[in-house]
Amino acid sequence: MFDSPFVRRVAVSMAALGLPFDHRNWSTGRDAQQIRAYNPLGRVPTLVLDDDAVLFESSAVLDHLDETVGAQRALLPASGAARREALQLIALATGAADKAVAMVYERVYRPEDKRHGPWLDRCRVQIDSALTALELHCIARQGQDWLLGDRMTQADITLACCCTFTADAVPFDLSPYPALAARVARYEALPVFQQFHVAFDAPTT
Ligand SMILES: N[C@@H](CCC(=O)N[C@@H](CS)C(=O)NCC(=O)O)C(=O)O
Repeated sequence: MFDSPFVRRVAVSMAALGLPFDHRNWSTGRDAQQIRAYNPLGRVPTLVLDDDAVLFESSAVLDHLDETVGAQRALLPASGAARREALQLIALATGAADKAVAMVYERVYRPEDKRHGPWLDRCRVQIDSALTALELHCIARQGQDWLLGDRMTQADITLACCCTFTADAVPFDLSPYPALAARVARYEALPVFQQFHVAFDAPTT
């Protein structure tokens, strides 16, 4: 479902690269068995290729997409400092989203009396710390359209998908990170992001 930041970053990337795909709106809760028929982990995103090969783990899927379109159009810079920096920004954003997912699962899959406050606090601190690091990068890039260089890269796509998810699903207030929040809002207004934005589909309390 597009309310997953990992599914969404793949969908936005495919649209940005002009790669059409069919989408099954399967929930990892309700439709876990159907997903496991393709991915033993029962996780999303899971991409089935035209030759029936199956790819899962969003970074592996994105790597395949980049290889498909070739080095000139690939969303991850090919080498050097730009690639290292992109991967670190992506790690911060996906790391924050991982912690947001953990917080959501604490709420969705555990009875209220079994939720562990110190674990939730730890996740919050980790999200705050990752977003603070991303905020510093956004401040350094103020006035520049994109996080790296002069075109949209995977760092931009992943930043928007992960921050929007974290804000909606935890929910987590982005206003203490104004440069980050402004950049995410600007990206989210673009049609390629709007196309795959759906309201978060799980309880938020
Ligand atoms: N590292 C994985 C994370 C994917 C992930 O956490 N997906 C969640 C949905 S947001 C999922 O499938 N959860 C079901 C589960 O882990 O049981 C990736 O990048 O693909």
